[in-house]
Amino acid sequence: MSKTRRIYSIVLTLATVLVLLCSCAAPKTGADASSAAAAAPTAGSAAADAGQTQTPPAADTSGASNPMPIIPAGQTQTISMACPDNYYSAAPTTDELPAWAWIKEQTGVSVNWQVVPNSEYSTTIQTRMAAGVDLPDILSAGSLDTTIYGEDGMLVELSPYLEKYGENYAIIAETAPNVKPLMMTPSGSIYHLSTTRSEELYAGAQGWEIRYDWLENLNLEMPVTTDDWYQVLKAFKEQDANLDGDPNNEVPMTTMSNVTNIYRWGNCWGLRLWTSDGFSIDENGKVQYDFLKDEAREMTEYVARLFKEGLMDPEAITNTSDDLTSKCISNNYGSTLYWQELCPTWNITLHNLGITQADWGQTRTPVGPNGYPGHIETRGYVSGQWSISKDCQDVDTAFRWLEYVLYNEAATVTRTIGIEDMTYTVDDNGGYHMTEFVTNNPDGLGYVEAIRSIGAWSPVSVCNRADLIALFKLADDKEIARCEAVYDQIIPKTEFAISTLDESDAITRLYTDITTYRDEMMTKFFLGTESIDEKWEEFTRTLESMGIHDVLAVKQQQYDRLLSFGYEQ
Ligand SMILES: [Ca+2]
Repeated sequence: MSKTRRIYSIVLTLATVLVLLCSCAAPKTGADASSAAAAAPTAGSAAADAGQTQTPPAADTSGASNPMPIIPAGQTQTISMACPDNYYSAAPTTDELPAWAWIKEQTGVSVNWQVVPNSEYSTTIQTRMAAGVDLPDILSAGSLDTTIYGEDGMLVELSPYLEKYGENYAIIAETAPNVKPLMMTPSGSIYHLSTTRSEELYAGAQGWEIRYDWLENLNLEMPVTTDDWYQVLKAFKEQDANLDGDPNNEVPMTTMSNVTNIYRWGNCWGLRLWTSDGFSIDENGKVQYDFLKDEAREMTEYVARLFKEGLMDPEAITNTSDDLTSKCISNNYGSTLYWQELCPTWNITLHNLGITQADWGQTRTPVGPNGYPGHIETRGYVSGQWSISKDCQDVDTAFRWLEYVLYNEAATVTRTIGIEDMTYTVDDNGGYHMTEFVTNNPDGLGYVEAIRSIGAWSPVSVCNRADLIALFKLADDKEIARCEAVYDQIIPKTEFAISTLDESDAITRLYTDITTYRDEMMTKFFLGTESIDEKWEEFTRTLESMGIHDVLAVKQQQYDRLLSFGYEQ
């Protein structure tokens, strides 16, 4: 097996594990990957325009280490960049959209965009990396194990460049010191840059959403505890909560996708079962697996009761995204566990259907029966992985462009909310406001689409500044207040340092089967096809015999290494 083939097969294996860990979209099979290879872009790297003299980095006369422009006026230089295309497909990134035209003006650097639809990107970039020729200068490496590629010489080690040019990064690092530890490989190298991520804090968390109008219809208070929730769901089921005259057509709660959305009930018992996938750190700094805890059994019993008594949609675990939408706009579903951002869309649809009082909205995670105040896990401290390939002919320019685009304040504002006076204005206090182009788009685009139609909030922008995103996601004061009401419950995901190859191998070998078994059994417990009383102990013993403690030992190593890199809890 050639070196690149070997890397490719390792990466596919790792990607599979990562996908299972992250509950991301399933990876393409090898056969799909091969056919995508044939369709992959073949454009050359275009590191520097042919025949053009390389421009040395601008002399630092201002004390700034990455002053703009990188390329002086009157000269041109092009870098190539592979990433997913704009999510708003009517405005492809290759059209030189206004937000990117602005970046070009600031940097003096043109971009040869090598884009494919988001759903194809992961396979395409893995295939291109496996082939190892004509690589783009910069690539979105979110689906790649950059340690493997970096140590094999396919990606540039970025630490010296970060040290030399990291002017904007240094500002970010002051308030977000954990970005760097999370970018460091076991040997302390950096093969990708990531940005901070904070959108969950302000732009609508994932958690408990309820029909506020149903509570009002039945003269009920907002439920606070898990016991309150049980009572409210029971009232939704037994009474005519939607006021259509039929007391039997209400389904109290639903959700979608797979059993992991149901695991959010663990948030009421202090369990980190969702983005942390069951891994938590105890007060002694020891990594724990929360599915082994007594509280996990208590949570499972609670949820099984909801299913048994018809308080939870029997299809809650198997619903697709479309199923969830059609249920939540049917006026027969009273609550869900999902993203807040869908609530306004559901409300608009219901209002248009004549249900003018419909009022889906976010509320707090319930307080658990043990008095635990409830939490919401973030999706992670960092966002994105951006790497520079071995084929880049001018790493200084590519790095400086990337450093500016990812970390500079003005660039971040542009990437996220667009162009001043086109999509936003700035008031005397420096506050940003969306223009009518966004709030009342002439072509009838929604807020997010309008922003994306000019190249902002694109896949390259998914480095998340909650204050900016909230501007176009939360337009209504009532919605803002409901989202703010959960801020104090938001807790960080349990983070680990990037794996060594041995650690990856151990996790692949053991944890894939463990999660499959875990999810199958938890589904059976929830749905009542296995008895919790009879089988819970066997369940936890099986997790142990399958090697969960070996996985924990690996996780402990990764966690300890993260701390040694300066990660602050
Ligand atoms: Ca009814």
